[in-house]
Amino acid sequence: MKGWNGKILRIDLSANKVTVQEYDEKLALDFIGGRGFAIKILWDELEPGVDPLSPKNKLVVAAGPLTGLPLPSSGKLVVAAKSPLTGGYGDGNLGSMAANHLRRAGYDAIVIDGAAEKPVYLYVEDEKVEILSAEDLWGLGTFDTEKKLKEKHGKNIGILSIGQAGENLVRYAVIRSQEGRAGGRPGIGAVMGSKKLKAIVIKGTKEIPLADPEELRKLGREAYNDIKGRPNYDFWIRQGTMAVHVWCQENSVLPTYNFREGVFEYADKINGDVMEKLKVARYGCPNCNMQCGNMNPDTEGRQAEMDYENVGLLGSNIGLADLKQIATLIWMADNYGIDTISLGSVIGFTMEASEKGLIDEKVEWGDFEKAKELVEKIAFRKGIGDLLAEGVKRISEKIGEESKDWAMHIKGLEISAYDCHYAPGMALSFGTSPIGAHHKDAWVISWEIKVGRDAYTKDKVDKVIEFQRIRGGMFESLVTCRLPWIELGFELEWYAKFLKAATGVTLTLNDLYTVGDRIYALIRAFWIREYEGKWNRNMDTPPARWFKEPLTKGPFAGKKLDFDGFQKLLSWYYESRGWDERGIPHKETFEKLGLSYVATELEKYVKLS
Ligand code: PTT
Ligand code: SF4
Repeated sequence: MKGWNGKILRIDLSANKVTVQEYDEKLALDFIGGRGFAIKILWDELEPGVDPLSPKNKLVVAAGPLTGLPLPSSGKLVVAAKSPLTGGYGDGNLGSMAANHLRRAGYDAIVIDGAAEKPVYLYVEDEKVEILSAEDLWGLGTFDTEKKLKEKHGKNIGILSIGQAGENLVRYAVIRSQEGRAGGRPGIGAVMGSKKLKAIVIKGTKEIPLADPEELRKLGREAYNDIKGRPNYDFWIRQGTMAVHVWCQENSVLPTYNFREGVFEYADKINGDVMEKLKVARYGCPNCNMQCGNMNPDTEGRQAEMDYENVGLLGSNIGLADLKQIATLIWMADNYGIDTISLGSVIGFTMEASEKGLIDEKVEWGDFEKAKELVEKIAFRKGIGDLLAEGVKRISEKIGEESKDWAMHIKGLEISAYDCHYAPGMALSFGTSPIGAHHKDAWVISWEIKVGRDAYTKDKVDKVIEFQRIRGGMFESLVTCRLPWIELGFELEWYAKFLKAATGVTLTLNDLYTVGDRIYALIRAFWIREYEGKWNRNMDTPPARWFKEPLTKGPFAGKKLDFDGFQKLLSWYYESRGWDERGIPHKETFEKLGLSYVATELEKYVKLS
């Protein structure tokens, strides 16, 4: 095999055992890498119904055939496991030197099973693999953890680590890397913590085997130049994902006061232009020439990364109108290793619960000091933090049925930063995202606003599926960053050429989309199996707030989602994917995708149509 290393590193922390698995070409061709490898491994190997925080869950760290090559924005990897937040499939994508080092160490993935008795970290240097004591690191934040590991192993390493939130099993703890990146929203950091695994350190020194190295380098040079010449390049470099903030306010999709509204009265104090003025540095993932990490000072003079999602959820969604204060909350989330999106949603939900008298704690909208206190309590599960560390769905179940309508999650994952009162296509995207309400698979909102927001038409379903194939299928399995394409219009055809030069295998974009469909069907099967067949379309339906409570402010006051219209979109979606009215793939769909063995297993839990 060329392009792929053909090896998966297997670690059993309970048995203190390391093995190397050589996998065959069929796995590579059917699932490509990244998310594809992750779901195949989790489906095949996890005991159904396993407790996500038990040693029997597996943590998968997976790169793809383009990861780490001299190609634009290729320093990314996927982290995945059964999610302790949702009980279904969970993953995240993060930019990290660990991605490049993993591939250069000669592996395409690491699978970690079992749990250590005492805190450990994994050290991988090509063939040398050691499970080392992390007793001196346990209890540290992610910034100090990285610092200490670099002091010990030198700067030329890749690190994935968790902070105190992962150690304390906060259900939305993330994995962090390179002092800037965070990934694994559905609690993949907590899975790492449950294994007493503080960090993974990788140093790779080998060449990645390539089918046509000269062609690949040539394509890489052309591609980097092409990206730099794109019309939107300069603005992107200045504002990155924060560029969308002004647009979200104008279009009334900025999450505000726990997704009650889509406009924030103080939005102009915390938008991309304000961020740009405060910006002190730019940061990015490896191999990227369009680096989008905007570093801003916080209230303590530290630097925090201001991505749109972070500012959307920890700003307007909790009524906070000061960018430095928002930066402080982001810095704390990064240090403790907590997902900023779920965190902002949990705090917003708590503020609303306090306003409505459903909890004793007094937490006012926009109260920065109280928000700081909550972040710390969540990370250490102190006092009310123990409940808040469980995520919005569980908190709502605990405090009472009347909070269910405004518990802003789908499948247990808190919603990322786009209000959907008046965006049915985006609501469908959130509803059908394979990890719960995340925008990564189908960010259709900008297209939807151009074509018309009132329509509940089939073209919206087609767009969601098209994006899911490209973003959730292709990019998550080749494992490179999707932003050159979606933000700068870098053509998708490049990726088929990259893949050919790297692996020698000719796969058209359509072939890659079929792989995406296979991954989607398998992820759906995983959810249904983990829910013991108790599955229905409510799992794909957004919270009642968007259907029942119209916007009261801004240009679209009075707008709300139409329930029947949404259900029509969902039915079309199922039909196009070859799934039945419950959202369960037909037997024939599994067979067409080469997943007959999945259908056979799934029939133990649910009758397939
Ligand atoms: C991603 C999610 C996002 S999506 C953001 S901001 W974004 C939040 N960032 C967090 C953070 O920071 N700190 C923290 N403690 N928690 C955070 N949670 C949130 O996590 C991310 C970039 C971004 S920035 C986006 S959109 C793109 N996402 C990609 C993707 O999913 N796949 C892909 N092939 N390419 C992508 N490119 C872009 O990468 P999750 P990262 Mg992240 C400080 O991980 O779980 O997927 O959640 O990965 O390396 O930080 O890069 O406006
Ligand atoms: Fe990372 Fe941003 Fe570059 Fe993508 S565009 S690789 S997220 S720095």
